[in-house]
Amino acid sequence: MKLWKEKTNLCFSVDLIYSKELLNLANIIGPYICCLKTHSDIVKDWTKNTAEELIKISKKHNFLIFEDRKFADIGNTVIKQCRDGYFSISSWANIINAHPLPGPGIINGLKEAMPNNSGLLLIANMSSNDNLFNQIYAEKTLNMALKHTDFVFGFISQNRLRDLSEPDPHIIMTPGVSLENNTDTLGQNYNSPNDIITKRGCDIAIIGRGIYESDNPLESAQKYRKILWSAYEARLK
Ligand code: S5P
Repeated sequence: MKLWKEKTNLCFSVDLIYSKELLNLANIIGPYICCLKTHSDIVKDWTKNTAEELIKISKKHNFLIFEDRKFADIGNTVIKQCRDGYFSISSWANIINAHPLPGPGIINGLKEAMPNNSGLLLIANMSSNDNLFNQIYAEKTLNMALKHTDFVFGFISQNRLRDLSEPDPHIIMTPGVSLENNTDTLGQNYNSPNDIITKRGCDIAIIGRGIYESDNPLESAQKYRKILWSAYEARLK
């Protein structure tokens, strides 16, 4: 896995609204990331071709594609949302995510829709202000994941769900990471890359505006990659 081979625990959230810009930045930042996170439904001109080009870029730079669709419905519906419809997510994404709120049917449905070798992240909590998540919900999310270890490989979470001293097969991917800001104007909260890796025990940082809105996205991605990987190595020691 690139995480270890090329020493990067950075996931770039390429939240741009035109295919050309998205593909262009994915290609520039690609060498420095282990994963590219998309929101295909925000892209005004998304076509099958966008997905095909994205796959080519992901293979060239050896990163995984994570569609941040945040599924949240019954199993029978998420199968169709994931496999059919305009975006045919299961035909191009390696990783998807879901809210465990509806119960384990959502995991079974998505497993049916996605190809072998793909993986699901359960959302244990979120980075936004005054959200409705709590400790009990996170514990129940962990328990649900433990019953589906062939498909659920980790969590979207602001912190590790188990004690750092315990062995943990799950990857924690964490959004709300910035070197510049603590908040945005719509309730997003940011922590520093160092804090999420060393203090909160997370593994991979998801960074959007900190990279694509910076004056120099390439330099920003390189900077985040370096800080995140050093923090990760220090923690694992
Ligand atoms: O709790 C969450 C979960 C997610 S996946 N908080 C988030 O911000 N996200 C996503 O991460 C969000 O949808 C966006 O795509 C990205 C964060 O973007 P940034 O620009 O704030 O870094």
